[in-house]
Amino acid sequence: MAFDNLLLERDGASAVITINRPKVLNALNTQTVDELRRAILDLKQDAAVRAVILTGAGEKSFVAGADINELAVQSPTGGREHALTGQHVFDLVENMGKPVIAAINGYALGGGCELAMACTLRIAADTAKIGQPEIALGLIPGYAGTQRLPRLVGKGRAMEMILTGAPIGADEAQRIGLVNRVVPAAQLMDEAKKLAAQLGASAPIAMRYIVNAINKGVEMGFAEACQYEATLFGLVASTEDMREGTAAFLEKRKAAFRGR
Ligand code: CO8
Repeated sequence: MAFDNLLLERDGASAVITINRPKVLNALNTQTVDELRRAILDLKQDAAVRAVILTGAGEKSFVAGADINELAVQSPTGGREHALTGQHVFDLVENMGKPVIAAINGYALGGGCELAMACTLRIAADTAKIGQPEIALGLIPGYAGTQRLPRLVGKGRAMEMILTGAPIGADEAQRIGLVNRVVPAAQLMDEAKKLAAQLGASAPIAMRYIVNAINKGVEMGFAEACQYEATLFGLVASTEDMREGTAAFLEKRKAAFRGR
């Protein structure tokens, strides 16, 4: 699969997608969002890939937002379509059924923060700067930032970040739950790869159901979400991996999960 603005590398059970427009700090134009859609769909159906890392090219930026050259000339209907298309692609990231780790190697601003939030987990370099600066452009977030940010960090903090537009550093992002871990910049990819390998060795169907139960469950009422969890629990009980995992525990050996 050929891309102009992405690099896609497979490494054992992991794949790394690198947004590759370093001259514009990896800003997301329409073509890049579409390439991301194709890459995610490709990796979703590749059974050999069990975890994905998403990062940005260069040392300065994860993604510095949507491409402002495109935003500057958008029409009302075009702007709406762009927002909906991006939201759809970010939904694919969130619900691809395999863990997607954002390795935030610098600026994650606007659409970059929104993309990181659509990932399953976030590891930030200690140099990262994360925020939703759209207000400074007379805009609002359009790739679901007004919805994912309050779900991750609470309404009050989301209001403050989006209304002021001021980015926060990696330590503050970890303190408020916006990123899971902070590591020295030089160790970012090693840490992300270690985590991807750890997750990739787990039972893939159970992992898919966990992501699904949490993503769908937070949108439901508690009782309905518990019913949903119980249904997925019943389904996972039908897998070979469940039999293997429980047998391996009882036989005091390491489980070998096959995704069946
Ligand atoms: N779009 C286009 N070009 C960009 C962007 C961007 N988002 N960010 C940086 N660039 C370009 C710069 O214009 C510059 O280009 P050139 O070399 O030709 O002048 C190059 O990248 C390097 O950037 P800087 O020289 O500005 O680098 P600095 O280190 O001085 O500053 C910053 C880095 C602070 C990250 C700065 O570049 C900046 O503020 N960038 C814009 C950040 C921003 O506002 N992002 C939010 C955009 S809006 C958005 O994401 C909305 C998402 C929802 C959209 C839904 C519908 C489409």
